[in-house]
Order: sequence, then C-alpha cells, then structure tokens
Amino acid sequence: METDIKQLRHKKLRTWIEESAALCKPDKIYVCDGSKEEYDRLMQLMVKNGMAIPLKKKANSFLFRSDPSDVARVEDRTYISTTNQADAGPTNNWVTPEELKKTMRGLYEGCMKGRTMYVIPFSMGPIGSPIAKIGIQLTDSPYVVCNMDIMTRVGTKVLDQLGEHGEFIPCLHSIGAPLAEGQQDIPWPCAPIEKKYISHFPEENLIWSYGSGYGGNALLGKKCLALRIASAMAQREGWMAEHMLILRLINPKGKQYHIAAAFPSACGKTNLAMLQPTVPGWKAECIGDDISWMKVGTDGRLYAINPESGFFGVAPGTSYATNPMAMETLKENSIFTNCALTDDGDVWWEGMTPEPPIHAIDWKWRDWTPGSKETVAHANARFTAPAKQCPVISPDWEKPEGVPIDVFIFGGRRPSVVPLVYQAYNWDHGVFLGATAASETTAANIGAVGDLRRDPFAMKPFCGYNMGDYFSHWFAMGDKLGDKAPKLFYVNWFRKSGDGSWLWPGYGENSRVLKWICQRIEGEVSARETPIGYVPNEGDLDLAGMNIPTENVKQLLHVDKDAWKTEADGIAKYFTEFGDHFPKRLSIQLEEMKKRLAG
Ligand code: SAT
Ligand code: MN
Repeated sequence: METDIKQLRHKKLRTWIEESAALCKPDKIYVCDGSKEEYDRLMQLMVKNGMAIPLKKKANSFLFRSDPSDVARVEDRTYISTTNQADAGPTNNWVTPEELKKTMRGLYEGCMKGRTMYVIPFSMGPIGSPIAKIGIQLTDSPYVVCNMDIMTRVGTKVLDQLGEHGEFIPCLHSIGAPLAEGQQDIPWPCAPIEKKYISHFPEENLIWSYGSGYGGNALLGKKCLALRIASAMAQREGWMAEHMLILRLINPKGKQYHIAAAFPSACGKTNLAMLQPTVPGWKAECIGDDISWMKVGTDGRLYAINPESGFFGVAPGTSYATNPMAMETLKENSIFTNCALTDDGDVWWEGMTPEPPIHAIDWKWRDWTPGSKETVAHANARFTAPAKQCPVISPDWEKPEGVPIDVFIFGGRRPSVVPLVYQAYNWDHGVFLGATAASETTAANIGAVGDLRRDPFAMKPFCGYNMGDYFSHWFAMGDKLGDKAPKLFYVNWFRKSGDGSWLWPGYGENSRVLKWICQRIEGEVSARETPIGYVPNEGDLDLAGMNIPTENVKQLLHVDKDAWKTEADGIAKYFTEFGDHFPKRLSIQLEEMKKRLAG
C-alpha cells in the first residue's frame, strides 16, 4: 500500500516534504518502503524508458550510462555554507546560506515538473545503533532511489524508528531537468555543470544538491551526510566521522585487530577492505570500505561502525587478480554505471580480465574494439553492490555498538619520497602524519589527474567545517582516549622506481605490512627510528615466499633526508594556509621533524 504523505506521523517531516514539493512541483510524491518489489518496479520502469540495460550475465543487475558531463563528484561546485566563512575554512567553497539558498531556490523552482518526487527514509548505520543517524532524501531520480537502496538501509522501518519526533537530516536532491508537457525523457537527464550545486548547511544539518545524478553528488547519504554533515556534528558532539575503511585482521592465534584506514578516493580502499592476506595463517574480514563513524565506548576505547550497507566501488582495475572478493560481491543484484557492455550481455572495464572483449559498446554508447584510442569504460565507472554479498564481510559488520579500533592508517599515492610504511612516535605525531597526507589526484573528482595535492586525513573534499578546527578535534580525541587511543601509521603502496615501475606489488601482499603493524602493537617486532617515524628494518617485514628483489625492499624502506627536507618545506608552506584556526601542536610536530632531519 502506498503511503500518502498525510499519513506520515512526523509533523516536521511532513511539513518539509510539503514545502519542498510546493517549490519543486513534482507531478507525484512517492514514499519509498524499501521493499524488493519496489526496487524491481523502479528498475523495470528505467529499463522501459531506456535508462537501464538489464545484464544477461548477472542476475538482477543493470547497466547505466551517464551524461558525459556527469561522471564524478564536482568539488568545484561543492559548498559548505556557514554564517561565517571562517567556519567553512580555507579548504571549502563558501557562500552565505542566505545567498546560496536564494540561488538554489531559483533553480529548484519547478525543477521536478513531469517527474515523481521520491521520499527515501534511510538510516546510516544499523537501524537503532547508538552511532547511527537517520536521513530523508527527496529526489526525482529513480536511479538514485535504487542506489540508495543498496548503499543505505531504506524504508518503512526507518520511519518507524524515527517515530513522531525523532531527529533526521533533510537531504533535498534534484537532477535539475524538468520535463515539459509531452517532452520525451533522455537516459541520463541532468543540469549543465554551471548549474550543479552540492550544498551543505552544517549549522542546520541540511543538504541541498542540484543538477547531478552521479555518485557522491546524488547519493546524499554518502559523502554529503556521512562525511561532510557528520564530521561537523562529530566535532560538536565529540565523536569522529572519517573517510576510512574498516578491516578486521586475525592473526594465527585467533587474535583480532581492527584497522581503520584513510586514503583519498580511488586509492585502493575497497581493495584493502577486502584483502586476502598472502601471509600464512592470517585472515581478514571486511567491515566497511569507505566511511567510519566512531564513538568512545564505556570501556574508553574507540568503537567504529560502517554507516553504509553497500559498496560504490571504482570498476576499472577491479579483477579476480586484484580484488576477487569485490568480483564475487558484484556477481548479482548490482548496479553498474559507465562500464562497457559486452556482446554477450555482461559488463567489462579496463583491467577486468587480461584480454579485452573483441567488441563492446563503450560507456558513451559507441562501438568499441581493442586498440581504440579511448577507454571502453570511464575511469570513474562504478559498481554499486550490497555489502552482505561480500564473501569476506565480517559476521560483526552490523554490530550496533561497532568494533574497537586498534590502528589508524593514513596514506595516498606517492610515487617517491614516502616509504612503504612507518609508525608515528605518538598520537600528536600521528595527527601530523594525517594532516600532511598527500596524494596524486584521481578520476574520482572532475579535474586534472596525477597532480600531487595535500589531502589531510583523505578529508580535503569531505570535511564539513574548518580544517584547522578538524585538526584540533583530532588532538582532542587523542586527549580523551589517552592510552586507549589507536596507534597511528602511514603507508604508501604506490612508490615507483627510477624507471617508473612499481616497487611493491600491493593487493594481497599488503597483508605483510599489516602484519608488521599488528606486531608493532604487540611489541613483537623491531623498527628503526628515523626523522619521519619508526620504519621497519629490512628483516622486520615478513617477505617469505615473496619474489621481491632486495633492492626494491631497500628503496621501499629508504628515508631520503634531502627529499624529506624539501617535503618539510612544502608542509611548512601548506600549514600557512590555515591561519588562526591552526593548532600549535601541529607546528610543534613540524619543528620536531625538522630537528630530527637536521640531526
Ligand atoms: O562519487 S563518490 O563520492 O561516492 C566516490 C568517491 O569519490 O569516493
Ligand atoms: Mn570515498
């Protein structure tokens, strides 16, 4: 039975839906119940209107192709709108709420004409978990509804949990493509780039997104709510919302270690989250691949949940060789966006199999054959797959209280300078490592690929408040956690040799680095003190059975003082961007590193 919005018990919710509908003027309002029947019906509708292509080779799975202008997050069009610009800080685009709302109201006016407004009640985190939050997204995209169904917990049960007075985060979304009377729809309607706005109003926990139907721009539970709005809430309320995967490692004695690791978009978080250890006797379980919400438990330790229920993973490069568990996860009940369509009705992307298909239809709907100038899948092509289908999903992945975190890891793509792994001397030093993290840019954002940029805690595009205050929040959390705080490490899987080849094979072999990390926690393995932190001695990493030249290992663990002096200069320059919100404790860390480098 369809829910009439008049039947909604939550008065504030009802009023907000009515006001949004009065502005956007949809033909119809539909409250999602989250059922399989509803998902199937919407998919069929999209198949019928040519937006979705059912895949013969994957049960209940569909391929979508976006407009070529709508293929990734748009950081340039993303705003943190606070009364004072200082509260958004130097890393965010800022406009006053008044002005931004005025502009966006103009765009929202009548923007859903000819379309249905879907009301999606969703929970980030297991419903009822003390760490979970409820959001309600209004959208005119059935594609978004189906993706949200996989990525979050959607439906009537969320409304039940909300009750009459519960707290929810309103998320208004429109693709910005109204249909005139009788106008034919197109497969991927959206607004031109200059009309796209991904806006956050952290002072009132509000999200307004306009003009894009793709990924983080449109699936508002993910980056908008679970990172930008949640990070601001977490700072106010004393918890953490981080751009981190969550992984459980189990040593041969059965001891569990929980690792939360921050890497920028498209740097292998999903691969690491689904790691198949190559070190004998070690096992891994996946808890989450992108976002971690963490609160201090009654025992004083930090407990993490994965607020999502699906994976929105980068398709290119994903294969049975690089991430077999992801390949198993996406075998059915999945959505593919901007991948290629093979002649036998399957998807394909660069790197999926050693041999490309002899013919395919590319992500722009054109014939494609191997050797063609352009890639067959877009570099930011994605799969959306249910987390519960992952063969290595942890039996505890939905534990309402979360799992206790032992280790934080930071990292990024650094072809040079940064060694394979090193450990921070203490919490403050670890915060310095997170704050100075840098990485080469990837296709996950619209913009240049391959430039080095500082991406502190992998949160540059996702921090919903002043980054200087965010650094201070990390120090405050360390003070609160005291000796129960996780230990901090930095890794770099992406170091290259002089001839441009990778020095480290990565993927499952990364378990060797994780083993060293766990052994460090237990005090079971040594390391040498260097100006940048504790680095393994050559014999400290378990490389048994691995065919890696000694010369590579040497280079991977080398700390080049001159290169690090240049790095320190870059960091000093970078730190000046933060002005008076910058915590002194970080400057102290830089000074100490410089002293160690001079010594
Ligand atoms: O498009 S998303 O923001 O969801 C993916 C990413 O950039 O990590
Ligand atoms: Mn991400």
